[in-house]
Amino acid sequence: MTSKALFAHSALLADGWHEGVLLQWDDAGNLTSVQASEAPQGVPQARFVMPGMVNLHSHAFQRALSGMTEQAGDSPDSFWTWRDLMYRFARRITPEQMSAIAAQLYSECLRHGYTSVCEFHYVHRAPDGNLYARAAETALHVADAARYTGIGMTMLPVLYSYSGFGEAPLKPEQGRFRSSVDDILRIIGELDAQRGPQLEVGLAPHSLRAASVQQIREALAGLPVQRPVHIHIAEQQGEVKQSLDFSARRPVQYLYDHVEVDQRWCLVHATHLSEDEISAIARSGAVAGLCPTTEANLGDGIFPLEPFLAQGGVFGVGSDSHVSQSPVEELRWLEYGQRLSQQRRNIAVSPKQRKVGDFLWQAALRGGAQASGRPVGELAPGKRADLLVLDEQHPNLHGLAPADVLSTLVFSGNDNLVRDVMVGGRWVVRDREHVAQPAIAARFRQTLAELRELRS
Ligand code: NGQ
Ligand code: ZN
Repeated sequence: MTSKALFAHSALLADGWHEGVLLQWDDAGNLTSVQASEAPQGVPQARFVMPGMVNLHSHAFQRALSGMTEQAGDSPDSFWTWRDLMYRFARRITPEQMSAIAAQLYSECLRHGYTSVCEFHYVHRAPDGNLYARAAETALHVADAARYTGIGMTMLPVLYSYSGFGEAPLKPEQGRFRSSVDDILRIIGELDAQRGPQLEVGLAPHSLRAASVQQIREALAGLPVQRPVHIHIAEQQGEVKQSLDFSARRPVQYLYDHVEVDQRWCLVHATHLSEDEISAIARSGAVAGLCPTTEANLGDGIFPLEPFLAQGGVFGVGSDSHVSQSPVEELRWLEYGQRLSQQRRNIAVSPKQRKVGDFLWQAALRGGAQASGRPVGELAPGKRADLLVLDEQHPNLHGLAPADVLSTLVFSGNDNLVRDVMVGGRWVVRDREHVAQPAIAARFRQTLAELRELRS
């Protein structure tokens, strides 16, 4: 019997929990066989095994800012005042510091059950405003951190040319983000040399504020086919108003009027939608990239989940600014936001799946995998061997039937129930610790000390 095998007493497959499943994978980290089985001799066993979650939206450097912006200023605080603080933070950070912060973040994401991340990366230039000798310098450093921690990555270099609708010139504090279509295609080309099972490379027009539709079309024309495309959209009422003033269209409507949006696309946030826009997104098959903890933290608003799901809409979750590094918290907040605003219970369900935890985890897996453009999100042959083993010794899981596991995971308490994590056939978290935890933590501490010195 091969050593690249794990026997799960209960495994979460695409159609639900199965008892007695033997998982096997190859040297490249792809699952080769997932089948019903007795426990074979000499093969490691685990009680509860499930696919790792995709984190479909991350700005890794913002991890170092989480918890540091929760103090009221002299004027009313908003998304836009938070953004000023974030810009200040992004001014001096070096590629090495970005990598150290990203490694810490990704190790935390892995420990909490994310096995893939889509990195929406926009700090491209040096502090003096020039491109580095390698245009992809900062992106390559962040991709290094992903490889080092083991997390699977979709790197999305961000096209960022303007400060507002109508090609408004960038502000000085946005100088490190400045990128033309040519710059972005060059960055993508440099990253493509490292493309493989662990790294996919896509494209992210930052928003309709920062990229014109003309540019988006040009960038898409230069992008190799079938790559993921992500964009921030309709996150704040202020953005909807700016879009209406500029184009007499709401942001989503404006995008769909000018660009062909299909299943490759992930519309990040898409919080403020008309009924027509909800239908348009659902019909197009694009993924709604929901980031409930950041959307709550920044005071964005609440996504219209129920009508979106009723029309077959696809969604996934992301940690965005990293006020949380746990998929459990994103999914829980997604449902709680709906309950609080609707004053009802058990909203994220379907006619076939009445259990909220199961519906949320499985739906977010499907949408996250789609947005990542990588073969993940399911324990099935041909997919990556990315899986979580839950802590069967935790009181929450004692003697629990598999049918109750996901509801317990998503809705009961704050202990992390993830014990071991495998990505691409490699154990990267063992007994709740990342295998390189001490080195990652030491480098992160050092980086925070450097950044604090800069601030004082
Ligand atoms: C970002 N963050 O790019 O980091 C944005 C803020 C903007 C979120 N949208 C900047 N959560 O949208 O202009
Ligand atoms: Zn974002």
